[in-house]
Amino acid sequence: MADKRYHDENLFRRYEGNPILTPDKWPYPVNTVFNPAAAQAGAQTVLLVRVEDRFGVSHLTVARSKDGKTGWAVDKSPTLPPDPENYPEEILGIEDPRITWLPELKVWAVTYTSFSTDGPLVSLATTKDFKRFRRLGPVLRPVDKDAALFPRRIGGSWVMIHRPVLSPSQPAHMWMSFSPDLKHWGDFKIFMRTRGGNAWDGAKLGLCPQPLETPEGWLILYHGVRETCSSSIYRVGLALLDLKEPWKVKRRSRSWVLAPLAPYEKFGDVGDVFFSGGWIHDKASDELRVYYGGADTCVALATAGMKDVLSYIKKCPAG
Ligand code: BMA
Repeated sequence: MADKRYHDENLFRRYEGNPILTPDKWPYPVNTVFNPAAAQAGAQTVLLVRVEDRFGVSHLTVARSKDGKTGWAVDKSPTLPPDPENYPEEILGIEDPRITWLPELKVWAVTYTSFSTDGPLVSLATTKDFKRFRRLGPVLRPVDKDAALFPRRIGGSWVMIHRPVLSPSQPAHMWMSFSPDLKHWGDFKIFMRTRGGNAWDGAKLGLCPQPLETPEGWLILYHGVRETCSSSIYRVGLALLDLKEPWKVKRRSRSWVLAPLAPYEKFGDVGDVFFSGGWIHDKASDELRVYYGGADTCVALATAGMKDVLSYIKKCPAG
């Protein structure tokens, strides 16, 4: 059942049980729980949730559910805490993960933001079970974040989408980079730019979850930021990338598809933030489940039929 009070263009529906995870019900004391990555691991939906402690440092903790909506079992202590002794770039915390299954290596790749004293950067770890993680360390230098891998090599290379900030006065576009071994990245290219001015994605862009392969192309969800005199509004839109040359944007939604409207998206530690890092396409029911952080405080869920999402994006203008 959908919560009909808040909707954007009727494409996505907010889950009636939102928010699904909140700091007050966490098994240990925390400030906020938000911006999860998501994976379907066998019969379980796994969320890797960003948890901010009561000092202000974030770590990642796993929540598991059979139906991806109810009965969440949360690890009793941090699943992946920062490890600044061995990885000094994690000193100020680790944040905003994304998860991609890599069939070639039979591992889940977890990209996340390490908050170093010199700004945020992209780190990579792998896991087979969401209990033990193998860190590959930092893969892109500061200032960079919002990274996720494509699930397979394209043209012989691993491919990653990410969002560097080259200078605070410049708009922040989305880039794509390539690697022979997941550790060394290059051939950087900008593939999707901010739209400037008062556009909803005028000031900054960033990938949401990992790209999803569909017969029409790689489907991506991305957040756009509009700066106003009182806040930064985080909304999300869709784009479709070419399957063989993913740096070619075939379609891009002119408007957002989800924006902060519900109270748990408008009010919290950082208001007016709809920020997603995880989605799952349930092929049996065709349901696309988008997990997201509301106002940097809670975890919520929105769903759509994949068929409807693809027919929507195919009608959008060329990117
Ligand atoms: C971004 C990221 C997100 C956060 C958002 C809104 O820069 O740091 O983690 O949700 O800002 O505060």
